[in-house]
Amino acid sequence: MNVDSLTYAGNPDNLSTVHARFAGSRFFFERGDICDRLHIESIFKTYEIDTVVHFAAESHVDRSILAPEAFVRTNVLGTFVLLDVARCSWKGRDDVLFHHVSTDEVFGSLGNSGKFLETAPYNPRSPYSASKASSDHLAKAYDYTYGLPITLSNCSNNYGPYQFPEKFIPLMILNMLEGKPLPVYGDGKNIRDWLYVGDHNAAVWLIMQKSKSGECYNIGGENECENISVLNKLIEIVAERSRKKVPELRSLISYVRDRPGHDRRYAINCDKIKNRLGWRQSVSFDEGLQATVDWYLANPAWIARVRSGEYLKWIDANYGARS
Ligand code: TDX
Repeated sequence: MNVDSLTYAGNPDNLSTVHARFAGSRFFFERGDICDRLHIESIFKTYEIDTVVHFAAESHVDRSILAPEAFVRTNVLGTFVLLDVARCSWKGRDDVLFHHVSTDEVFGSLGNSGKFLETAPYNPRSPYSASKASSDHLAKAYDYTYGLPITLSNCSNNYGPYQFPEKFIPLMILNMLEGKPLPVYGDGKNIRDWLYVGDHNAAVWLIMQKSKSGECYNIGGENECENISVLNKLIEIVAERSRKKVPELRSLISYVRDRPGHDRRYAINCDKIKNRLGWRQSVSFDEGLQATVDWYLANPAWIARVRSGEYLKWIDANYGARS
């Protein structure tokens, strides 16, 4: 049962193969807002929900700086509604699970060394990470206070196919293909740890199947890289796979004003999920980047619909305009 409010980054095209194979038998979709308690209650009842995997969030840091309210609404209030409907529907059952998906950004920014453990103190620094930190605290509080069976994961930067082109990697790939400037914030030396989306999903699935409730896990790619180095790798791959030349692509790099409060470095220690649950990353950073560039090159129709905003009109026509 997939509930999605289909805002600007939600795109039914991303699920068309699942839809074609399983709709009505093993897959159901409803457009719904997690802040809409009555709707969420009716979904719990109709589909006899016993497991929630809560991926729903406003997730883009730059947007949270420009317009924080939606982040507090969806990430804080929406998480509260989901948790509370689960609590009221499940009434103390222990054969149920609420998995909350979160981010390494709740732990703040690192200097040149060290990595965050699951026990690191929370120190969120953007409206986005503050809203995710609040949602983590709510999930933990529902476990401590009401005994709601929860698990929680904090992941590093995801990348891979289908990612909305506001995030660094798809934005850079698409801008290269379109010959547009490649905006690098500040000195380009901020460091992120890149996690392939398939590896993230496999980790969440493993937690849901194997973990005791009440546990938190870090999920990381162990691919720390400066933004400018990621961009240079992408330039090499795009040049290799298209008619564009490396110097031509490099000339598009444009250093721009830094993001306010730009966290310098994120890195997480993910030994716990490796040691306790046997999870491992399955693709190297180079393989993952190549697969990602290949996916965008192979899907011009997806890109055109996303870039034109055409899919948003289609969503409203098929699922009704948002209230
Ligand atoms: O145009 C850009 N230029 C640039 O230099 C963009 C969009 C980003 N950047 C930099 C900022 C970051 O240092 O690249 C890095 C990655 O930026 P984002 O893709 O915006 O990701 P980040 O801010 O690190 O947050 C992401 O990872 C953690 C996700 O957006 C979050 O949802 C997730 O929790």
